[in-house]
Amino acid sequence: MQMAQSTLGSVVRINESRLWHTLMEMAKVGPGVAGGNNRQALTDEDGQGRALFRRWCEEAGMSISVDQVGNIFATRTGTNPNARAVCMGSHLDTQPVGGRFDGVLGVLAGLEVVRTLNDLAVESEHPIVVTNWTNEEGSRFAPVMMASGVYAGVHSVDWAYARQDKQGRTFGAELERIGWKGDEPVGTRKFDAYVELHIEQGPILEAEGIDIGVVTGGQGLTWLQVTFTGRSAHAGSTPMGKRRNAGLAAARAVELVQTVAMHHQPDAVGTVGRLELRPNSTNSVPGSAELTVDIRSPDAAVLQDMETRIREGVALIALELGVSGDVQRLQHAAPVAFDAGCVELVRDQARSLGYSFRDIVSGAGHDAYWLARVAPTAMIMCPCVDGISHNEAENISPQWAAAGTNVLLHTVARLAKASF
Ligand code: HGY
Ligand code: MN
Ligand code: MN
Repeated sequence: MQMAQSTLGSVVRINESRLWHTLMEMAKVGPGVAGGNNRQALTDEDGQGRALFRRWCEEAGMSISVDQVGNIFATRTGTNPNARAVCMGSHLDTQPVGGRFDGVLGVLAGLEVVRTLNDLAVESEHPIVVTNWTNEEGSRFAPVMMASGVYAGVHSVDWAYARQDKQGRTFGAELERIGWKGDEPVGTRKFDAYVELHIEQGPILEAEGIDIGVVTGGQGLTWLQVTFTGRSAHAGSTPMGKRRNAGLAAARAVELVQTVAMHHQPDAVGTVGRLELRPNSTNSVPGSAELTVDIRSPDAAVLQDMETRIREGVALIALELGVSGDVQRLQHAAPVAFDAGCVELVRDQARSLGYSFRDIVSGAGHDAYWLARVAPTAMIMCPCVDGISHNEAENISPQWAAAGTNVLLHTVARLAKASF
């Protein structure tokens, strides 16, 4: 990738207040109860957010295409229609108790880059695409990064369509219901490069007073579903020694995940985010318990060891308590390294724009994990307040958002051979 850098380029900046206003307008769609968002994948609120994004992109002169799993591609034409597009994107869906910026910043920063190029009447040789990837969060329909995974060939379209939420509604039916099931065959559109801006969702950049995270890669993740089956019984008349208590097994499994993660410090993390007891009644000994496990590490061997220890630990807990224990793997994404050339380009832009920057490995998963399999990919991170995310209190400053978006603008301008 040869990129010319003109003198104009050194002064071009995005419109910070317009970006912030756009972020705040999107935040009004699917509000939470404490200032954040609840705009879960394929809900009516997700549909409303998509419609708003589409309107903004059309107002910016972009053409819209939607693929079979609802991924939205907004295209700004280039001077060479045969050149492969340069893509920016992330996700508009949120956690059930989510923030206003996780994913959303990356999508709307891409829109702001296009708006800025429009303001300056700057053309680019390559087309530029801004993408909203369907169901990155994976909290309503597991797994995470689902539709970017279909795009990258990790999952099939039919497999995605069959995923169910807790109420038994399928991804395919919900995508159709909200009117966002497109007809573009998934994965047919190829990119020359992909760049994603995302909030760090961790404490490092803010603590070190750094403006820009140059993301060299991301840690691997595995999700497990653990089910204990005992026997529900009367809480009053069943002696302690006669119980087959699935709830007690689940409690020990929560402790097991913590112990396994602490065994692999400083990098590994382990979380039990969901725990359901049945019959979930005060005066009944739980007959069954289902919990989800999220384990992550930048080291593939450590991730595998954690899964092995959890599987062995569940079997021991089940034996000790006279219940059955079952472990199913829900998903796995190996640790990922981003394209060295694109990463260096991000570093160069941060430097030439005068921002402080440092290399960082992503703790959270992102659509870029899967894009890295099919196109040269890089990520840019901005700090977030106290490193808090997946929490309505998630917050960033307009300046942090602008800095990340300026680096995105100049990185994409180089990759797309824009005329500045
Ligand atoms: O789980 C993740 O890392 C992402 O936030 N979906
Ligand atoms: Mn995200
Ligand atoms: Mn997230």
